[in-house]
Amino acid sequence: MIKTIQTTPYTDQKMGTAGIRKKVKTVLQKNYLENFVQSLFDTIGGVQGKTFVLSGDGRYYNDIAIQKIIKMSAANGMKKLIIGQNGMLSTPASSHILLERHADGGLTLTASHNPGGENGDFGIKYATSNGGQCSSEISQKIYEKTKTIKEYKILSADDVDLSKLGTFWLEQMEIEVIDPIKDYLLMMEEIFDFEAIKKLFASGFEFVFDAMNAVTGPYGVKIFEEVLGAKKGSVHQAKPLPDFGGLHPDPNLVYAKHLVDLMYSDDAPDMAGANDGDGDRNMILGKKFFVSPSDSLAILTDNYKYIPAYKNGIKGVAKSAATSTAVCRVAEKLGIACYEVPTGWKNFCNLMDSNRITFCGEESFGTSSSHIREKDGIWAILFWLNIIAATGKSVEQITRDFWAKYGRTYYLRFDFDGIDLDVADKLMADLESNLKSFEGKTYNGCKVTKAHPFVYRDPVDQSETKNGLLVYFENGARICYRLSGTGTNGATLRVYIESYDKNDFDQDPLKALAELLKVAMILAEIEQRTGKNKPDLTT
Ligand code: G16
Repeated sequence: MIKTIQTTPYTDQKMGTAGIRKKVKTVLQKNYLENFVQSLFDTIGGVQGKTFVLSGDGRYYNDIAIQKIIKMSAANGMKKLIIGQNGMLSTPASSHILLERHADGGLTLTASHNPGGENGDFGIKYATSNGGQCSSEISQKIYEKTKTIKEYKILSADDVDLSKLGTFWLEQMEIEVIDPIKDYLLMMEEIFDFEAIKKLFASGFEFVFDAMNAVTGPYGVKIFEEVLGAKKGSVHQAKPLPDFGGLHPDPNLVYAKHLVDLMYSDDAPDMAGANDGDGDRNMILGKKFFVSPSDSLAILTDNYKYIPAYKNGIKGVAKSAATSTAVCRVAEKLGIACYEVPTGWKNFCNLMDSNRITFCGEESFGTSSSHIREKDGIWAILFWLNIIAATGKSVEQITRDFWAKYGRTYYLRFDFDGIDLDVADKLMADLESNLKSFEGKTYNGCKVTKAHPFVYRDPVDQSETKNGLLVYFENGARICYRLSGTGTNGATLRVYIESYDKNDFDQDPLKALAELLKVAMILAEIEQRTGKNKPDLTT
């Protein structure tokens, strides 16, 4: 029986980068989830007769939320839901299924790299029929709808058993429970040289994949251990847990410190990779060696010819404005276009749909290609393994060869967390008004050449987006400021800093960027406004 439930609006359901991301406690409020889902359905003209992909990363509250969404979908006339077994699909696998099955949309229940558990975060990412994150315009419309919603529809029915593969019916709605890994694995086999990677592992190459107790654990076991022959036990923290075993599932130098410690110890394997909560982010490490995500994008691009799917040539590349300019130098050498877009994967999608780019990436440990419309953690690790298999070089050697060819871009991101929202907004607004006055002046020995907000005009739909503030210095150094769109605890000010060196590749990035960090703090008056005299997190 379909029930229409009266409800009252919440005012805080503004969508972040591509969906809603909130503290679990917030989402547990009465009708909170239902309000958001019904608002989304209503905003997109209803879901009558539509097919959606629905799944998540297995975090706390996903099991309950998914059953609610199934029943709301049925009550709203959805034709079909495609769901990963036990409600699990990584974000890249979900994007792939969405495209492969020509579905109308996708809901991935995840707060991505944010922590899980009762005191952690919950989220919903909404993807449209192109397989990628919905536009800011749709997000805004959904938000407007959440402010006026009066009722939602839900089916009164028993929970659906998502542990069995196959097709089931809930009243008029078809539910297909699929193997979450099978189709994704087939796609990876088509892209990469699996035979070469098998030989690499057979030769004794030691590898660790850290799934951070999140969704890609079973993908890793299947792909790296069972299919490619990495040693059993190569996949660490392989079982997805609702609270990620207490980990903050963000694969970076801080939150994956256990892996970094292993890789800098004498027992380090030849290579390690890690993924985040929903499997779209990646970190790459060699023996006592870390590859910065910006470098990783540039290195993959420079080595595209080793990968069967790309060996006949690639189109352009794209990076977010906050990402280092390393990949631009590669694009220039290859004679292909390099687009600089605002942060948020959706900004790459038009470029991929219009065949302008093949690879894209972001400093926030996201790299991918046009095989899907999301970033893809396992794809990036397979890419590195394929290069190693083809060249016989180590992670460090591949990176050093790259620096020798193009110079090294020293790059770090400094985060100032938990800032009062108004203070953060004012800091950015005032900084923007002051930008022009910095030009031509020298701060701590660093001369500003130009400073302006980053404004992007999408070459396909001509839409204009403003995202972040850029300050350029002599000798190719740069500072970018922006506020995070994915935090759930006040505002996070992100300060991205890079400098470029053609000859000296062995500096400690923290030292290489120390003066610029001081300048960044002076220009934005960070200490005066936030009380913080140093960043909370450096990655
Ligand atoms: C999301 C988007 C990414 C974007 C990131 C930005 O990542 O998918 O494209 O780079 O947010 O995060 P912030 O605004 O905090 O810097 P994810 O992995 O959370 O989906």
